[in-house]
Amino acid sequence: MDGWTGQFLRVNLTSRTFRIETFSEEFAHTWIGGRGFAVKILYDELAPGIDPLGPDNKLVVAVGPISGIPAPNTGKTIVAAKSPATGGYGDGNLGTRVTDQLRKAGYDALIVEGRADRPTLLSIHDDRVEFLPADEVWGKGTMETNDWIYARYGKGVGVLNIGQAGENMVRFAVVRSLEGRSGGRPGMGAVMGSKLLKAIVVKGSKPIPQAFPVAMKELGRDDLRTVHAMDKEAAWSIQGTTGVLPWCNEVAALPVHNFRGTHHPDAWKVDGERVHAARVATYGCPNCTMRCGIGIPDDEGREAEVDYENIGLLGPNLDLFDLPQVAALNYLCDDYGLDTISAGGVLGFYADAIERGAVSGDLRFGDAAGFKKVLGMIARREGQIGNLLAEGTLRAARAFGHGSEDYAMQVKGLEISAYNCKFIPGMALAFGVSPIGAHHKESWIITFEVKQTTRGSYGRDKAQKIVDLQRIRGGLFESIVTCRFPWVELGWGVEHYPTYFNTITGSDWKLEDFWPISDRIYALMKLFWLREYPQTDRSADFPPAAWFDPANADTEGPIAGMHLDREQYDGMLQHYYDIRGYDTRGVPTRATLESLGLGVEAVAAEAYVTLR
Ligand code: PTT
Ligand code: SF4
Repeated sequence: MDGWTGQFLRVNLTSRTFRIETFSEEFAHTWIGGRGFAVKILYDELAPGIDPLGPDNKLVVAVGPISGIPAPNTGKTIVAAKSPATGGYGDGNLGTRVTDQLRKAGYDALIVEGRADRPTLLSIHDDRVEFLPADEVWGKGTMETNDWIYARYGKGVGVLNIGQAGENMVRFAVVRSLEGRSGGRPGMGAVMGSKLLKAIVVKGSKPIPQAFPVAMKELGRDDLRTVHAMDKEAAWSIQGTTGVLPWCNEVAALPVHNFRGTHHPDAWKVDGERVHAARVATYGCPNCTMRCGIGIPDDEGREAEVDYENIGLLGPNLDLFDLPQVAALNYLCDDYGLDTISAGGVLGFYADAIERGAVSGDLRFGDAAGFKKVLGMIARREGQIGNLLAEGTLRAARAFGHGSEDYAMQVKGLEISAYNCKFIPGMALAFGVSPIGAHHKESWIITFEVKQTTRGSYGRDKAQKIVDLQRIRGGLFESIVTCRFPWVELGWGVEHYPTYFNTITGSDWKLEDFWPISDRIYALMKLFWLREYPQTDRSADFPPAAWFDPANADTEGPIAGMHLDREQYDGMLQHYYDIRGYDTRGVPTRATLESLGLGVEAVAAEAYVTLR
């Protein structure tokens, strides 16, 4: 089957067995790959209500038809499972050599089941699968684990691994790869840890099946050169994602002091210019000429890979404006294998809860040493507070009480990325309706919203834009599985991707042929959620109360006195449901599901929600 290997590798850690399974061309054309494969597999195979941290959960590592081919920025892989953070479907997208190695080994997805009886390294070399002891690195951080793996396998293999946070099942532990990348914000690292799976090493030696390999090679080579030239011209990767910080500060969208503030006079101290000036290393995912990862020294001289999200949440959100101190928290997150966004959200929430008297403690905003200490306690689940904060802001807020849930900055149990939406209704809705919790990856409407429309409006146009962006970002890019940055940051046309797809698979698809597939993927992620939370109502699609609270409005600056309006937000949410073909509770209608080819799922769904 051109474009797909046509095979999944299914591994069971309990029985230490594996088998190779095939899938049909129809399956491939229905779900494409990556997130599409992952959500279909997890929806079909996981019984509702299973413990995400128990042996019944499954970890899916999936690539797509574009992954790993010689075209711009294709070194990405999806890691997915039932999320320990949200209880719904969860996934992340990370740059790793696993991408091309998994395809060369002959698989489009790896499905990991069960639970090992001791710390394990899963080694996959083509058709050879080994369950090797990893006791030596159990309890170690991801940096030391990386070195240990390199020493045994060399640098040509693909690697996924976890640190202490994953081992200790911190609900926002990520999976790390050797290229300094991290993925799986909704706790994919914790799922690995729950299975005692310390690392996965993949090596392959077969060709990636392609319909027109020569044409693809020429096309990919030319396009890599063009994207490289565009990047040089735009100078985007000089600051990479950190370049967005001054803009967020200027338009009052920066998280400051647990999202209480939206801008700060000292923000320039941690902006992209300062980051670039401090640069000691550059990182990139495989097959990428944009290389957006920037390494800077932390306050102990260790090298930390920073991004805008990492700095926003671990810097201004904690009232920290000293770059090496912020880098130190970033380094620790990487080494423990904690998601930087959720870690910054949890630390900010804890300091805020102390400040407001909801809980006693001595952590203060601006206290870099205190934040480092608490981060370690979280990764080790040390003491009552480390153990509680390891559960994430929502669960911690429920334990603290005293109304603290109102300023727990999360949606569906996942902490909000570094965009403060006190007065950015569309981006607030994008967080609200993201099926994996408050991640900006699904729809980054903020620039469109602030630059091009009336910022404070709640119109149907914004709901439509969110759906359009979800189709491209969360549907197209996450199923063909390639980095979206050439398109987002350089304006590399999205129409290039069907061309790659057709050249690889021998199909004749147009861009619009991908939209029903994107919609099908979103509908199934929604059904996964509804199956877990059948009593759900619209409230699960609302951002935290703090953004609606007049008392929380800025007292000065560009959005002084402004806040979100609950009724108007609700109206915009209804527009979103209408466009998606969901009913007033946010449940996809039977007609919608049937039109997406989900008739079987629609019938099954009737057992837990009433479809109209
Ligand atoms: C992503 C999330 C992001 S999104 C960032 S910074 W970003 C944080 N990075 C972390 C980190 O670093 N260390 C750490 N311990 N935790 C971290 N958590 C946070 O994780 C990522 C890039 C970035 S950098 C972004 S936006 C784009 N994301 C893409 C995406 O989602 N899909 C896609 N097709 N292409 C993308 N391209 C860009 O990739 P999650 P990465 Mg990560 C140190 O996975 O779970 O989605 O969380 O993947 O390889 O590191 O590249 O301003
Ligand atoms: Fe990785 Fe950045 Fe390149 Fe995307 S642009 S593939 S995130 S290095």
